[in-house]
Amino acid sequence: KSNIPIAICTWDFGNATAKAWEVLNSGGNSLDAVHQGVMVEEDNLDNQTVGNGGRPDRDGNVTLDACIMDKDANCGAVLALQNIANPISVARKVMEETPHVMLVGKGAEQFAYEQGFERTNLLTEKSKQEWEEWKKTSQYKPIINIENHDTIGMLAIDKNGDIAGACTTSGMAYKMAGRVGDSPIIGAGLFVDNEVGGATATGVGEEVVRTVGSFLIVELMRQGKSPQEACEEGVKRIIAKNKDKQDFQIGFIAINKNGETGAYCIHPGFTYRTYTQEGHVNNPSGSYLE
Ligand code: SD4
Repeated sequence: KSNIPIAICTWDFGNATAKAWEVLNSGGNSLDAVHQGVMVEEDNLDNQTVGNGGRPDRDGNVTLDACIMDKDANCGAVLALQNIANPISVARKVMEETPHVMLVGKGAEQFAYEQGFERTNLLTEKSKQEWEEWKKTSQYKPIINIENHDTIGMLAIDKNGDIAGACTTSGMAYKMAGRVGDSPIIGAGLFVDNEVGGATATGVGEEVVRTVGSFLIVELMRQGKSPQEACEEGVKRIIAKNKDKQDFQIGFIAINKNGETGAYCIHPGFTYRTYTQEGHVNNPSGSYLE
């Protein structure tokens, strides 16, 4: 079990995994590690796909999606949440303080205020200007690895061997108002089963939802596949449903109970971060279309 504790996340977010590691290394649990880890990117104004500073929908509203899941299969999610800078913290409150799993839109925002969160304007000048530029053509055609890069999904195992996960995003840039992707959907954007492992996704959420990607990967690991094999099968399932169309990106990462990791994507360009006792590494992911 030399790989434990461990934190991994989608894309190259060294500060986020370092934060998660700080929590794990000081004896903290995996739930706090993933929560605090992904918050680093929610607060990062330069990350235009997560939290504060995220790109807006086509009407200019920044709407955030996030979910969190713990070792006991407790989970919480917020969907299309506006004006709140840390949706993952609201998702955790949904998990811990309500009888529900998901709160959406105005209801989620109202709940956040009741829990003491502050109203924040999430649309930065940079994201606003880019949106105004986008409106000149209004072409909704996400660019692979660029426009919708940088959703953070994180998985961690603490010193007790317990697994937790979190996922947070502002979703696809210039989406329709009310659109929700995979990221806040338990089973699609994130899934954890403390007996088996965890998985999380990034990329075009519609494709992850219709294959229930993260749940699929965890179930494949339950049946004996390694995290790497399970991620590859998850991507192949999506490819099989899109034989004529592969001009979109999906990336999965997974971890099993022993702290072994895997990742796979459709197009080259996806990487994931690992943080263990050995230090931190940005790992290139293999891809289907290499
Ligand atoms: C979504 N999966 O809303 C997210 C987008 C994403 O990096 O992963 N961006 O569909």
